[in-house]
Amino acid sequence: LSPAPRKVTIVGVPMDLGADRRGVDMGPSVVRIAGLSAKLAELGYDVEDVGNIPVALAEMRRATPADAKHKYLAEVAKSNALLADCVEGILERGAVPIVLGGDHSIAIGSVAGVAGYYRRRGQRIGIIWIDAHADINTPESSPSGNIHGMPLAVLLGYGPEVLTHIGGFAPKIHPEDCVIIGVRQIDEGERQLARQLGLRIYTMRDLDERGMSAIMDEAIAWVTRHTVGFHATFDMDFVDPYYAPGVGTPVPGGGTYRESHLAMEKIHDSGKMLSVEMVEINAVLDAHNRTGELGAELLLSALGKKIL
Ligand code: HAR
Ligand code: MN
Ligand code: MN
Ligand code: MN
Repeated sequence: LSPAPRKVTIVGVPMDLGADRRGVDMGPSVVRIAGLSAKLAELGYDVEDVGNIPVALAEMRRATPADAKHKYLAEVAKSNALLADCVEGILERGAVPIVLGGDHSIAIGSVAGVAGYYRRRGQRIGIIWIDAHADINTPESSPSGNIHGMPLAVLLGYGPEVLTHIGGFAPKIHPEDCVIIGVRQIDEGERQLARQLGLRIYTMRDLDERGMSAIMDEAIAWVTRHTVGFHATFDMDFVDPYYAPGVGTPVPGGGTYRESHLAMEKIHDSGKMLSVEMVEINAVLDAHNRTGELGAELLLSALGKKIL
C-alpha cells in the first residue's frame, strides 16, 4: 500500500487595491496558466483548487479622502477576512494552503487564517517574508497610502483595527518569530518600527556577504525557535527585475534565479512550512508570462520539486 498523497489546496486572491499598479489582480490566473496544478499533481500531491476570493474592482467606487492614508481600506479588509476563513478551512481539511496573489496586502488574510488555526491549538507560527521591501509601514508612515506596503505591520498589530483584528485577535505574530529576507528599499518610518521591534531583517548585502544557503539556515532556525512552523510569503519583487520583469514595484539588485529557487528548496527541506504564498506578479508588465512561469516554478520548489 502506498502512503496517502499529501494534500495541497490552491486559492487565488485577485487583489490589486493594495497597490498602485493595475495588473497584479491577474496574478492568480497567470500562475494557474503556467500549469501549477498539473505540476503539483506530477509531484504526487492530491491537488484541489477552490478558485478565487471575491475582490472589489477599483472601478466600483470613487476615491474618498480616507484613501490618502490607506487606499480602499474597507474593500481590502473585506477580502482579507474572507481569505482568512478560507485558509483556516483548508488547514482544517488537512491540506497545505497555497495562496496566489494579488498584491501583498493579502498576506494579512493568509496569515490571519494560519495563525488563527494554530492559535486554537495553543501554538504560535513564524513568518519568512521574502521581499525587496519591508512592508512594515503604518498609515501614518506610508509615503503612498498603498496597503501592500503595510501588511507585516498589520500582522504585528500596527495599523487600522479592521485589518489588525481580522479573525478576532491581534497581533497575529510576534516580532521574534519573523524574518524578512532580501530588503533593499525601506522607508524611514519602517526603519524606525523595525528597530523598535528588534525585527530580524536580512538585506541584500547580507545575502551578498554570507550567501543564501547560510541565511536560509539561520532564518529557518530563528522563526521555528518558539513556533510550530512558518508561513512563507514570497513577493516576486525580491527577484531581480532581470529575471522577474512582471512586478509593479521593481527594485534593482535583487535575488538571482538560483538564489530564489534555493530559498524555496530550503524552505521545503526544513519540513516546517505550514503554508505558502506568491504575490505581486503583474501580468500587464510582463512579457510572455515569464514572471508567471517563475512564480509557478518557485512554488514547486517550495513544495519539494528537486533537480535530481
Ligand atoms: N514602501 C513603499 C510603500 O509603502 C513601497 C511598498 C512596496 N511595494 C511592494 N510591497 N510591492 O512589497 O508604498
Ligand atoms: Mn472562522
Ligand atoms: Mn511585499
Ligand atoms: Mn515588495
